[in-house]
Parts: sequence; C-alpha cells; structure tokens
Amino acid sequence: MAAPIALLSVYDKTNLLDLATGLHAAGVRLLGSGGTAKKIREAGIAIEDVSDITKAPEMLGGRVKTLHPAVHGGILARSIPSDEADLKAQSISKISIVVCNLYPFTSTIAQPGCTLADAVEEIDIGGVTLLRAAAKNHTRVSVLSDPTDYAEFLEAWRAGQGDVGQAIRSKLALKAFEMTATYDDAISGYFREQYASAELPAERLAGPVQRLALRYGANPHQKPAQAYVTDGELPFKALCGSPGYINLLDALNSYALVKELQAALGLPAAASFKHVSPAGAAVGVELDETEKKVYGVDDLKEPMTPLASAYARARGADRMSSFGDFIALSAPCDLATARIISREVSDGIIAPGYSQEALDVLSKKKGGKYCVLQIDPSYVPAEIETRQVYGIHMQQRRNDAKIDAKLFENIVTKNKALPNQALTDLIVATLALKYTQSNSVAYAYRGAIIGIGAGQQSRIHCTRLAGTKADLWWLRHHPRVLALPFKKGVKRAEKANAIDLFVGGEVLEGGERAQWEGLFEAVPAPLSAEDRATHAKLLDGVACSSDAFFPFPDNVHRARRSGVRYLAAPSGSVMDAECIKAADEHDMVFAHTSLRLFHH
Ligand code: 93A
Repeated sequence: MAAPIALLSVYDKTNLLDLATGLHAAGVRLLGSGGTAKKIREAGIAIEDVSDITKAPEMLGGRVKTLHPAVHGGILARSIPSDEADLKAQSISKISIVVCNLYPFTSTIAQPGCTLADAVEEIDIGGVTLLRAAAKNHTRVSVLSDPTDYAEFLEAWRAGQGDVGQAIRSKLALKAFEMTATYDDAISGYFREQYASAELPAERLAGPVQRLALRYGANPHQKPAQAYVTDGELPFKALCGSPGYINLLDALNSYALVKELQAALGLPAAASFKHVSPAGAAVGVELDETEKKVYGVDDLKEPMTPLASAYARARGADRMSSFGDFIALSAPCDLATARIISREVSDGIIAPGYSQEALDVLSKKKGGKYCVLQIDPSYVPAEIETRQVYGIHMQQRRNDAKIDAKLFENIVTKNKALPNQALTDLIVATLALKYTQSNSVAYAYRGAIIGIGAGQQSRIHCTRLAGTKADLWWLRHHPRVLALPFKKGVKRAEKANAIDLFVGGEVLEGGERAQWEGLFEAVPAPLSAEDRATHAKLLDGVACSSDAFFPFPDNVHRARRSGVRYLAAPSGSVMDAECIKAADEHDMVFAHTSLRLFHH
C-alpha cells in the first residue's frame, strides 16, 4: 500500500518540525508549500514540494500556491469507485492529513498604518480552501489547524497505526470550520468598516447603511463601538444627530414595544425610555382637561393628535425618570408631538417617519444634535438572537410571544368583570414589561403606564416601587398641585422636580429648601396625611401586571393600596391560592396568564 500523504502549509510554524519528524518516522509522505517545505527540508527531513505534484510553480508572488486539482482532488476524494476512478484518470494521489494555518489578517489590520493593500495581501485563499476541503471530507481526512494539537494527533496516529479514528477527525474538522468562520468574520468586519459605514451625516442621509460607528459603548472608555448587520442594511437611518450605544439599546427596545402596542390595540403608541426600560408608555387615548394640565400640555398651541396624547401620557407617567429620555413612536411623528418633544429635555427619538414640519422642529433641538432615527416599519428581526457576555456567545429565540386579549381569559378570582378599558390597560402594562429589565411590575390606567418598578431583584420591591410611582402620579392630579403658584419663567424641568418634592413629601432644609421655596409666588403648605389619604381613595380601576408570578400575597395587598382593581401575572407560585384569596378579599379581578416575561 502506498504511504499516506500529509500536506503541510502553515504560516505559524510553531511545533512544525516536531510534527514533521513524527509523521516522517511513522512512514507518512510529506508534501509542503514553499516556505513550509523549505523549513522542514533544512531540518534534514525529507519533504516534496507541492509543485512536484501539481507540476505548476507557485505564482503571482505566492497568491497561487496550493490551488490546484492535484491538491484538492487528493483531499476531497471519497473512498468510492467513481472518485477512485477520477483520481486514477488524472494520476492524483489521495491526501490523508492536511496541516494548515492562515495568514495573520487580524494582527496585520491591528498594526498602525496598515493600508487597504496591506490588508488585502493578508487574505488567505489557498489556506482557507485547504482547511475547508479537508474539514468537509473529515470522514477520511484529518485536518490540523492548531499547532497545539500536533502532539496529541501524532500519539493517536501512532497508536492507531495510521488511523486516528472518526472522533478525532470530527473534532479537528469542527475546529477548522470555526477557524475559517472567525477568519471570514474578521475580513468582513474590516471591509464593513471600510466600505459600508456612514461616518458623515451627509452619507447617512443618503440612505440606509450596513454599519454605523458609535461614539463609544456603554461608557466613554469603551471604544471602539459600532452597530451593524451582517446581511443587507440597518433597518434605520439617522436623519439628525448620531446615536450612542445606550441610545440604540433604548431605541430598538422602545420601538419594538410601541409597534406591538399599536398592533395589539389599534391606537398610535409612544414610549419614553431610560436605561433600557420604559419610564412611561401609552396609547393615544384622548386627554381630558385635568390630564392636559398634569401632563403639561394644556398650553400647547397645536391641537392634540392621538399620537401626541400617547407621548404626553408616556412622558407624564414619571417626569423625573423621563428627563433625557429616548422616545419611540409607532406612527410618523406629527407637528403636535414634535412640539411637545421640543419643550422637553430628551436625547433622541425613533419613529417610522416624520412630517416635514415635525422634522424641522426636531432637527433644531440640542443645537441640531438631537438624535432623530427613522426605522423601516416593515423590518422583522431574526428569530434567533445572539449576544456575547464575557466572551461567551449566548443564543435564544427572540421573545415573540403575542400579548393580546386572549392572554387574560383565565380569570381566577370570584370577580370576573374585566371591562374593555381594564383589558386595554392590562395589555399596555404587560407589553411594557416585555421590554423592561426584570424583575418588573407595571401599573396602567387609561391606556398608559402610571408606575413601573424595573430591575429589582425582589418582586415586592417592584410592586412597591411601581406603586409609589403610581401614587405620586396620582397626587399630581390633586387640585392643590395643579394650582401650585409657580413664578413666571420657572423651567419645565424645574417645575417637574419641585412638584416631585412636593408630592413626595420630602422635608427640605437650609439652602435646598430656600431654593425650592424661591420657585413660588407664595410658599405652598405641605399636603397633610389626611389630604393624601382622601385623594388616594379617589383612584380605582388601575390595572397591574407582573413579569413573573407573585410569590406572596403582600404584592396583591400593596397593589390594591394604589387603586389596583385588575391584576395579571403568571401562575406557578406555591402561594397562588393565597394570592387569589387576597385578591378576592379586595374584590379584585385576577387573570393568570401562564406567560413569564423576563427581559435582560
Ligand atoms: O495566497 S494564498 O491564498 N494562495 C495559496 O494558494 C495558498 N496556499 C496556502 N496562500 C496560500 N497558502 C497559505 O500559505 C497557507 O494558508 C499558509 O498560511 C501559508 C504557507 O506558506 P509557506 O508554506 O510558503 O510558508
């Protein structure tokens, strides 16, 4: 029987001579490309040149070394009669072992001053082809792509007398496939940066791009940073300003939320995000006169549209948290909505479109730096999503669970009366949780979130946090708050802060107190405990949803204290019966959803 053949073609020549010595001693015939063969021959080990079997010299300055049917026929041939006949007809010998590693593309492009031509020269063609061909034919061929595998391979080769076994060949093939995939990622990443980025605003306006360079990542020292897709183009473009990393996290999560809200409820929707959770979210339910005052839009000259009402509600749930928000709209931004936004401190907006007059207003914000993103509403994200944490890739199916009326059909309390408005509110609360960092609990009323407790490790802390926010939101409707005698010229953000201190019952001292009092024509007396209690009793019919089951009935009791009448949460707690009992005690309506909605 003819000696088995190994083809060696390596850039990194670590451990090469040990391997060549071992293979040669085991009776393997060695074939090498230029530099690899030279190094082995100089060490006194017999080796033939690839050109001896191809009968063609290396050419184009090394660009063509191993690309030849004599090489690839020898690697790819199976042990089947037709392949054997083909090899015989062309006088080609089978190759059993391929040893190859690639030109150093990644380290070359990392060199300062690396030119495009330098990078291009480091794109390995023949080596990738060797690895891929050998890995494809791994039922017969062994492929060594990593010098640290040589010693173990040699041992197995000797032990198996020339047959390392399928398990080893399979493992080596997988490694080679990973290696070529990583190599190709580096190449496409480099060219994406060169050819598919929009660095200049003018380029961005021209149309969608595949890659967007970001100023930095989550923090200024996290550079470089970018957003990209590997297929096609990004589904959004920046019409004004340029988004940061956290802006994009907010934009993409918030747009997903408003798109689903509009689809579920047939009304335009808006969300106000901060730190990748909603501070508020709402659908376009018309505002009454009191609400207009609470949300600070009573003085708006532009007539309110449903979309403007949605944003006014979303922004007004928790004005303190919404300071510097990222906004999402489910429908093209109109002038009324843009006018509301123009008066608020905000970081950016994403919407499926903008009327020209709305865009004119928004692009003047922040000295022309306000981030305005336009997203393609027909965009559908991939079913599988991947992220990397601490160097580890993690994959999951996207949370594409549909949230609609059906989810709330399993009512487990005695009271089963779920009016339409309450159902809308449960959908708003539950959909908001789908895009809120967990654990989370949300309270909703009149189509809007009024309190959200996000990112707490304890469920009751979520329920309390959301409840306290809802309480403060409701106190902002108190006639004494609506009549607070602010001096002329006090800014909107200052008012929001002053009102928050007033309804929160914060006891201020010294300079802070003086500053607060200085905002008013006459210093307002604090709300008494009785004022608060009387007002709290006026709120009823609030909906509350939880992203996982209530572990204890304290959540139910706490929710009730903020006017909650309608509850939704998955079942599954050992205390389910106790939670239902608590809901019955308050004559609440509790729907078990069987859908957990953790989000990270
Ligand atoms: O320029 S190439 O893509 N053309 C080829 O045909 C080819 N075949 C192997 N580069 C090629 N190689 C690469 O050459 C291998 O991947 C390896 O990195 C390197 C080994 O060259 P040498 O044996 O001359 O040191």
